[in-house]
Amino acid sequence: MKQYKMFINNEWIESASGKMFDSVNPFTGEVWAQAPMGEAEDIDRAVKAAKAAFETGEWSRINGAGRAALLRKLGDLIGENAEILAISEVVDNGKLIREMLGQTKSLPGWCYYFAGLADKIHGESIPVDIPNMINYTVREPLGVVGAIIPWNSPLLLTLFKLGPAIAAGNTMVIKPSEVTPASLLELAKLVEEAGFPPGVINIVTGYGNTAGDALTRHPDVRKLAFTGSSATGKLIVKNSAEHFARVSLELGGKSPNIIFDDADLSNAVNGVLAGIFAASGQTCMAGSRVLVHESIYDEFTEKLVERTSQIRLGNPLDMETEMGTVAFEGQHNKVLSYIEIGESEGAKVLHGGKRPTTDELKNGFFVEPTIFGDVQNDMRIAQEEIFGPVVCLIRFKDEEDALRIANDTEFGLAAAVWTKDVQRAHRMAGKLNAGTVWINNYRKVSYASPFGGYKASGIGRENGMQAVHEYTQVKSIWVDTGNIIT
Ligand code: TXE
Repeated sequence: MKQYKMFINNEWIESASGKMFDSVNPFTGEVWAQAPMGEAEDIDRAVKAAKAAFETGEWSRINGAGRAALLRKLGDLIGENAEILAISEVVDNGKLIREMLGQTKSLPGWCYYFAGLADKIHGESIPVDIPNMINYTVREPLGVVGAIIPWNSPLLLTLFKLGPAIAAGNTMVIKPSEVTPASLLELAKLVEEAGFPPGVINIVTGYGNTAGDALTRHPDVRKLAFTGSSATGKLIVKNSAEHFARVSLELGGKSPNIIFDDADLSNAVNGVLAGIFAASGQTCMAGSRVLVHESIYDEFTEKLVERTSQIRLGNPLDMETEMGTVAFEGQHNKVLSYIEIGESEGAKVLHGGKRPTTDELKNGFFVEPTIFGDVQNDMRIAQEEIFGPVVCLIRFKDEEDALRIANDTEFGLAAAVWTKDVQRAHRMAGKLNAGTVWINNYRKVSYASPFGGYKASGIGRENGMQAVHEYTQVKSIWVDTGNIIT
């Protein structure tokens, strides 16, 4: 069994209480690692280290080019250690090794992109209407950033925050999910090796209602960056109000994947499969509502069921496996209970719907890839985030009907449109209430393109230059040039 320590002020330490918590491998159902049970005292220690690094430490004297060099070094090390990072995440959350190897190889891109921006964070010169005055702005870092990370994609979702926060000159206290502490502690080893000064990046493991709560309440934390559930997002906003910390929130979704009758059906089926079954449906951007034009509903459904029936479930560490487990027991129960809710609401299970019982799979937190047909958009399975391999098929009549159904949700993270009609594609993109719209593709994300939600899916944007701005504050400077001598 692996025993981890946490990383505060460039030191590897146990929690103040000396307590540890278990991390369970969702494929075997067994404990494979332990991490320190950080609590309020540990958070305070980390925030103090991060504050000292920001205000008076070596970090406070490093310029943009220096920050860029450190980020680039971190990117190189992540690339060199992509396999170790991938495996530690797979064993923690049951995602596929073949997906994670691709993802960890892409992570250096986040470091390099934000390294490239670190020395290009500038203000403006503003022509004010007041005689003899020059006005300009500068963008300054905020200070200590608290990042609270979920279990579905710990490394990627940390890089979404670390890249821009560090490029802009902030320091960080990162709290991984208690479900998946390992991969971020592996990342901390690389932070140390890259040569970041003490206190710049700290990782405190622990539970949400203790360590997480303490981080959101700490008066020296100037910004909270969160990805997770809407319920926790609300708590974070409330706690942040006590000391006016800024927040960026990336919350849930119920994203519509809309298939028109002129779509390339085989591409659309692939997009729907990847949209909902990747990571066993545990992605915020999962295309969990598939809206299909009534004239192709039967043909599309048949193709989708056929392809879904070929998905190979198995050990997530096996390169041949096509769908892994869900991440932990509580999430497993939640997904299975939503399948019962769907059935009781009158939706039809067209494929899956159960926990597999074969010898190979029975100990793991597996759920068969599940397709519900004849779903009405007001059913709970169409309105609430299930966060598992469960897709709802909903018929629509025409463009207007598709838009009405697509936007009839509290969420607004993403949406996709499958059509060959370029005018319709852009009309739809303009009218969908979602932070990301994909046309004839699904799940594309880049460090260069802003990502975030409309409505209850969140506040703020990650990725792109806009993300850097989320980690800076603007100072306006006025200069009196004196009277002009004529
Ligand atoms: O999330 P939590 P949970 C959704 C998904 C899932 C549901 C519940 O629908 O089924 O949320 O998952 C920390 N103060 N998403 O309960 O609790 C926690 O320790 C401060 C969508 O696991 O939000 C972890 O680090 N922090 C999502 C992080 O919040 C607290 C990804 C996320 O856990 C806290 C994950 C508190 N009081 C779940 N309570 C997405 N958008 O991708 C918990 N945390």
